[in-house]
Amino acid sequence: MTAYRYVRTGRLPAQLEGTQWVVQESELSRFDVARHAIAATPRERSGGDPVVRLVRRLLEGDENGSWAIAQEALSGGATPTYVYQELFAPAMRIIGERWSRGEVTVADEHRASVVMTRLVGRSGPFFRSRGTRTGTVVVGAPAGEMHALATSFAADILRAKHFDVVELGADVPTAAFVQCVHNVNRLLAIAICVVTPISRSSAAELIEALRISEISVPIYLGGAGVDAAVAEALGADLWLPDISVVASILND
Ligand code: B12
Repeated sequence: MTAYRYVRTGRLPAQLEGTQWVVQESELSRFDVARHAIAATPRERSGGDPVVRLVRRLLEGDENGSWAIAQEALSGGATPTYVYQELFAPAMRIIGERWSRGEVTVADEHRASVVMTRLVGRSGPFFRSRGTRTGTVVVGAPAGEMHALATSFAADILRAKHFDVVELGADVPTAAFVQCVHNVNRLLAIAICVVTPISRSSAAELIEALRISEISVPIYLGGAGVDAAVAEALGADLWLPDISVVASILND
């Protein structure tokens, strides 16, 4: 599971062959060096779990302190994708749990989300990839789904994997989403983010509207508000646990 997580988060480059991930020996030695660099950085330099420290900084509205924690991880060898998936997303999930237990206020959570939005803005350049573009993926959330950070995370992770991305963000009206998709060049796939179960019905409406408009590319559904069975019931082609898997499938 640990090795799979390294592959999934992009820290350890691997190719999907059938149902198996294959890692080149040279990548493994490179990874070993980077892993030691990470182990030696955040904890030893600043003390404590970086996710816990980030939660504290976010709740204090401390953008620069939060960014310093991300930079420590990056300079220690973590990939930007790793920073999103193993640092930023877990920190936001902890804040959500603390909010649902009544330990932090709605204002605290909003303040933390604003800082996180700014960190995502600062992180953008790290996800720029060179070389030939494979095609375009449209990433967005259906009408009523207000969790914009999930779409930003997903979009950047795909950019790092050499895709052009049309990032529509949260709460996209169905008709506007469909119209946009039809104007995209070299469209490869559509990735719909559903973070709360509340927006499942509008996701189903969106998928149906895309099908009626004769969109032929795969429609993937992901995010914490859906699982494989729900995604199938909502009409998606495939539910995926992780946006990195979208890249692997499309590159295959
Ligand atoms: C910040 C936040 C908000 C902010 C969002 C601000 C913003 N700019 O995004 C605001 C204030 C708008 C908000 C509103 C609400 N929220 Co809120 N929110 C959160 C919080 C704390 C963080 C969300 C986040 O950014 N997570 C980080 C993301 C990036 O992680 P992720 O979702 O796991 O995404 C990853 C993967 O899922 C994947 N992925 C995402 N999309 C896709 C798509 C595809 C195709 C694939 C393959 C993969 C994929 O990639 C991502 C990166 O790894 C979460 C806590 C949590 N557990 O996440 C609660 C949380 C999601 N919210 C919750 C709730 C209840 C609400 C409200 C209903 C509150 C209310 N009463 O109004 C509203 C709903 C609004 C709506 N209609 O959507 C609950 C949902 C519980 C549930 N299961 O129903 C949570 C879990 C909090 C909790 N613990 O109770 N929220």
